[in-house]
Amino acid sequence: MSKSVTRPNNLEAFWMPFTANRQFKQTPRMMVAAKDMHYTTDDGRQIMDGTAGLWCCNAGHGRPKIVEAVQKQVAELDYAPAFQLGHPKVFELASALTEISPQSMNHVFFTNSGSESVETALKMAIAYHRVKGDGSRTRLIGRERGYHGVNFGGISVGGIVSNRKMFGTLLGGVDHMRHTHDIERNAFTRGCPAYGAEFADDLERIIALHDASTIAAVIVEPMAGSTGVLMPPEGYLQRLRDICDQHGILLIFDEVITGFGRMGGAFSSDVFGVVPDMMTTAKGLTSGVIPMGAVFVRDDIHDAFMTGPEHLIEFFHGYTYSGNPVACAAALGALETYHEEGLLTRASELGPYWEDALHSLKGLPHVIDIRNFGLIGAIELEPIAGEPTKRAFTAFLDAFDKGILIRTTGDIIALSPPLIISKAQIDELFGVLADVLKSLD
Ligand code: PXG
Repeated sequence: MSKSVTRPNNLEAFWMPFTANRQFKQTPRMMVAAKDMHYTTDDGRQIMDGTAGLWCCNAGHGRPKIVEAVQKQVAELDYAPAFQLGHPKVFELASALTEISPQSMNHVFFTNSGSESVETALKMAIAYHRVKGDGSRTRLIGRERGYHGVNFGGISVGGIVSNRKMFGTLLGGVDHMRHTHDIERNAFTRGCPAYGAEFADDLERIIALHDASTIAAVIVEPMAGSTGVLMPPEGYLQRLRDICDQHGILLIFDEVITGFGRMGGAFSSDVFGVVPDMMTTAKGLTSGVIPMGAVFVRDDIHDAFMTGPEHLIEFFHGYTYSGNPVACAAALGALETYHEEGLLTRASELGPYWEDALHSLKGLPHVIDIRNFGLIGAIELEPIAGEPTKRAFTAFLDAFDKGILIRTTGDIIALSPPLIISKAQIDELFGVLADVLKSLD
């Protein structure tokens, strides 16, 4: 098939998200095709995808089951109103998802992104307490360095300063626990760090300050991705769970990155054994192919809303595209691919090989920490004095020139390849990355 336009002649009109627009437009990096583990650029180069797009293409690119499902669906039923009407695939998908969700979570609310999943879960948490007659529980607790998307609720509970500081006073009634990064004690840990379970006790401090009776929910990423890949210290998530239980506070795991196989199980509750009350997801749900998110909800939370006259709407929330048929088809195609190829657990099987390859970079110039879990890796670099982020961004550009796609945040390199990566491709990825790191100033 011929590619239509590979290099547009005007790059001005498009204001790019989370991008150094001027730098990009001087030296564009343009992708025109993708298949399995690789992108093709407009100048015909193959780039190995070390990041699954933006942590989302978990099944790899151009996977036949997903492509066919989308093509068929768009021709058959492109759209059906989402309010007061349904279509078969959305029910089929919700049921299929509850097959892989924790046992107590058999209800799914669809959104279009991780950010919308977060807003949905936060609103559900506050509304849940209210329908239970506990309307004073309205506070939301997040964590420093947390990333929960870019909408107002998400940046309010989030803790990434550059995502918050430009946008005014944000939501009221929000507080933050301390983050869990402790490089002095935990540098070069393989898997979850040994130190830091006690950071969960910071929640007790916040509860003592505000009183539990005012707090609706705590939201955390089980593994904090965007901030630069921080694994939960051993015992930390369980301790959060215990404190929430003790005080009647809902625990929300934001699994937008960690869901759908990234950690070595369908969700992080499968690998950490700690079950939240709600889970927010997106990304890997459709393997990144069509925008879609989903909030998983504990049964009794859902049931608490199902009271009152039956002709009345129970929850005044939803999106035009909640459960869009084409998105549902993509998600069903992705699930089929995950199941057929064992991708939901592949990261745990390949994890030790990945871990060894990643940690072989220890000792290279400027590397001050390496972290990993499942098919996730992070390399923290010493920042250039007075020029934070520059060293990692230089690595990103050089890596792209050398044929691998990595992500950087601050001076941290993050890796999260499609779950189909082979051992030979892991070797290649880290071989090129080692060259990149060796040539850094
Ligand atoms: N929650 C979490 C935990 C996320 O990681 C979102 C919510 C928001 O999802 P949407 O679909 O609204 O973007 C995210 C998104 C990166 C990177 O490189 C991470 C995200 C998005 C883009 C880049 O770390 N996470």
